[in-house]
Amino acid sequence: MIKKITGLAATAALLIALTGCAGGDSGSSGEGDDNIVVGFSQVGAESGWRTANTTDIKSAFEDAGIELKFSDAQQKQENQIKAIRSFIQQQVDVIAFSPVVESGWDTVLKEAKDAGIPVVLTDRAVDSEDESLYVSFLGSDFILEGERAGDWVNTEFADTDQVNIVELQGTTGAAPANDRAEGFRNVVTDPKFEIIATQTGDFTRAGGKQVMEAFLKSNPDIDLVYAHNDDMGLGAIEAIEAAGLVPGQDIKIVTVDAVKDGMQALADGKINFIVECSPLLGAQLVEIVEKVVAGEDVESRIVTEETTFTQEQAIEALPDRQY
Ligand code: GYE
Repeated sequence: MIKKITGLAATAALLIALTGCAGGDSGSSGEGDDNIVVGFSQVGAESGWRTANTTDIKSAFEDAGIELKFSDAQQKQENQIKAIRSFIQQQVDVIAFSPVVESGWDTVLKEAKDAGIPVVLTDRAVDSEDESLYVSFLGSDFILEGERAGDWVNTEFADTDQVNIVELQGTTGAAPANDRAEGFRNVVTDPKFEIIATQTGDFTRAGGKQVMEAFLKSNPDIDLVYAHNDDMGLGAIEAIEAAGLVPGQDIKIVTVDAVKDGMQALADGKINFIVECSPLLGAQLVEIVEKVVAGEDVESRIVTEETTFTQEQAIEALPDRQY
């Protein structure tokens, strides 16, 4: 654990940050990365995206020789607040977390600040007005993702008169749910598009299936599903097939994430378009942590680079897809 950074340690950390060659066996060189302790509070294990994100973060910290105290909040804010308080008590060097919802963090973030422990947000944002409560936010632009989904819808249905859309929202109050809903509505503005039903499926496959079953019962004429992640889209596919309809044809589907199972469904023609959201945040998070510990400035907002996938692009990308 590093309480005070000595000049030597800062130089070592800086060198590590510059060369990226920190290793778990660098202990013999004095105060290296081995002494850094990071507390990380993860949202849960609700989706393929989340599993890939957890694996990537754990292996990036292991590769860098940084001790990671990992805590799974099972999609509950109270668990995350407890984990953060416990990290403060253990006097970790840096706290990183992916906030399950946007609101309600100010108190615990102030506690971390008062204890002198820097906080890094990964993946999801908080709505705190006081931006001094965290040093950096690393993650996607979820509004842009919603807009990309909407852009595809505009093109795909350019020649259709009336389009009935149902929306499977992410976890209520989560940044990606709020922003993907907003981005989509920013661009899908033609009155011929109607969002006839919208409900949360909590970013899970089971949630997506259950909500889609209810949508299908009360709406005989659905043209498009907009699912805020692949897993809910995959759940919707099951519900659509169980209702005797063909996903991707009778009802088109656009999702966000581009995890392997989603990409496979896209390659199979059951999903029609996927907007990528990268879960591979580990290496960048390590870099931020090393800089913060070394007392260097970090960018307050680091946006992940992402793309989109058509069926042809999914077929091409699948063999090399890491997650
Ligand atoms: O899209 C979804 C996961 O916060 C970006 O959370 C993440 C989202 C991701 O459950 O699959």
